[in-house]
Parts: sequence; structure tokens; C-alpha cells
Amino acid sequence: MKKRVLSGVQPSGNLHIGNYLGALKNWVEIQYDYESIFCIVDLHAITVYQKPEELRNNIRTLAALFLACGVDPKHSAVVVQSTVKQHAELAWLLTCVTPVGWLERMTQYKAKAALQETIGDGILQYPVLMAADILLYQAHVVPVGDDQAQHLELTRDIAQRFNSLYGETFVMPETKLPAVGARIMGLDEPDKKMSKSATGAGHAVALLDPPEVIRKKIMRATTDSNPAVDFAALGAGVRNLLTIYQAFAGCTDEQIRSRFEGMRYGDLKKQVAEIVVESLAPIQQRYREITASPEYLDAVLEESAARVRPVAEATVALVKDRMGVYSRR
Ligand code: ATP
Ligand code: LTN
Repeated sequence: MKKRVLSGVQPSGNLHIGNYLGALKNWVEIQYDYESIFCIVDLHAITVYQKPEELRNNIRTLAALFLACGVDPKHSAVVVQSTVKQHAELAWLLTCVTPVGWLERMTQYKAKAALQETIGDGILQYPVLMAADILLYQAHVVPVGDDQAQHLELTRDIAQRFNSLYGETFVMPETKLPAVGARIMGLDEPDKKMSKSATGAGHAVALLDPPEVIRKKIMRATTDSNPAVDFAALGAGVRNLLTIYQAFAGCTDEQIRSRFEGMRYGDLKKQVAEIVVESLAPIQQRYREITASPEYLDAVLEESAARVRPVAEATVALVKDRMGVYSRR
């Protein structure tokens, strides 16, 4: 039997090239090597307030973008998390074996908590729900960007603790980072991760940005006071632009060095902008085709959920049985 791969993205805003290079591009490349499940994690998105109408739209946009990026729904399941209720059910069962100290140590939790005066319990529980997404399907491999590595370690800790308390139940999932592009930085602030929730106009290139917007954002990207690329002294902004180019072009470190060493920043930016525009064009074209038939998208989402539900039911039944909670004989 093929091993399983699972990953997810929150429908919390516009998908950007960081999400694509860190996660989706990798999913598409490995999908046929596994039994693949890709989730639109709406229950994670609501850990911070989302306008209901926007969230509804974002879920559909994200599903269409998964397909537009090359997720093949004939092979891979595209699942809206809330449509398979066992995600939430398993999350509760796992909450009961998770020490709160483990959750309070999460970097993402600490960063989000620092921004708010009162903090929702959902933000603290967020990684337990993520562990549930993964363990529900006994996924072996989880392709994500670098920022999720700590949540995956926690997932393994939770699985291990459950297994030692109640007997071998869960597969230990492995983190799979892309070789290039695991952490794309903001174009305007190259010391911060590119993020959907950042507000700066020039922060991120969205997958659906028109070519002229992409060019403008990249031409305005923050660099440093040097005039040209010097591999002996790369600033964060220039390094980020080179990484974006390399991840889209799929070339080696040596090829990048020989192509760009000594190049003026203006010319580097033009080349980066062109490869981004060229790479996103077919995705944008497919996106327009997919969104032209909403029934098709609904059918994919329904069929995918129906396909994975039996696995989810079996895992929750096993976990409940192991824990001794009531189940009909
Ligand atoms: P938010 O700003 O709302 O936290 P996000 O941009 O971090 O959103 P997520 O939905 O949290 O996006 O992430 C989806 C996937 O994209 C995850 O696998 C994550 O690791 C990856 N990812 C997110 N940002 C980046 C980035 N800057 N570089 C590489 N991968 C990224
Ligand atoms: N927390 C992840 C999204 C996510 C996820 C998952 C990723 C939710 N459940 C399961 C991989 C596997 C994020 O990118 N912010």
C-alpha cells in the first residue's frame, strides 16, 4: 500500500508565492508517490476572527487554487476540514493527552499572543487541531514550509504520548521541507516571513496578482545599499530574491551564482519579476477555467470528503476504543 501524505492551508487570505514555494509546489511534485490528502483548514482559520462572507469565499478560492496549482483531484483528495467532523472530534481526544506547557512553548502561539490582550483558547489549541488533521489519516509525510516544523514536532510528541499511554495507535509523521523556498521572506521586510496576514501593499506576491502588479511589487522590493549582487556579502533582501528565482527556475546554487554574480539589482529584479509572471500565468489561466464552473468544484469537494471519511471514522473509532470512552457494542 502507498504511504499517505497530508498537508493543509488556512483559507485566511490571499495565497502568496511563499505558500506556493513552501507548500503547494512540493505537494504537486510528490502527490503521485503517495495517497494524497490536501486540506483547506477552515477550523484553523477561525482561531482569529474571519468575516463569514469572506471566509466562505476564501474557502472556494483556495480549493480552486489547489487545483490550479496542479493538485489532481482524480488522484488526490481536496478536503474542506470542517466537512469531515472527525477532525474536531479527534482534536478533543488529543487535547486530553496534551500538556498545556507544550502548547504555551509554541513560537507561533507566543507571537500571536504577544499581539493581543486577551487570547482565544483556539489559538492555544491550534497545534492540537493540526495534529488531529495529520494523525486522523495516519499520514506518513507532511510537506510544509519551515514555519510549521515546530508544530510537526509537537504532533509527533502528542502521537508518542498517546501511544505510550494507550498502546501503539498512531503512525509517526515525517516533516518534508522543500530544498529551496522553505521560508520566503516579505518583499518589503526581508527579515520577516512572507505572510497572508501581513498588511503592507508590497509585502507579498499573491498567486492571482496581475503581471503589472507582480512587476511593481518585485521592482520595489527592499534590498540594501550595495549596487550589485555580491555572493560574498548577500543582504537578506537580495538573498530572498535569488531564492525566489531559484525555486521557480529549479536551478542549482552554481547556476544561480554564475547567472547573477555582479548583476545590478535593477536587472536582477527584472529577471525575478519575469520568472514569477511566467510561472504564475498558467496557474492563473487554470484558476479562471475552474472558477467558471462552480458545480465542478463542489463535486470535487464532496467526492473528496466522501473518499477520506471512512479512514477518519476508523481512526476515531480506534482512538475512542483505546481510551475507553463509550461506544456501542
Ligand atoms: P498566516 O499569515 O495567516 O499565518 P501563512 O501565509 O503563514 O498565513 P498558512 O496557511 O499558515 O499561510 O501556511 C500554508 C503553508 O504555506 C504552510 O505549509 C506554510 O509552512 C507555508 N508557508 C507560509 N508562509 C510561507 C513562507 N513565507 N515561505 C515558505 N512557506 C510558507
Ligand atoms: N498550521 C498550518 C496549516 C495546517 C496544516 C495542517 C499543515 C493545518 N493543519 C496539517 C500541515 C498538516 C499552517 O500552515 N499554518
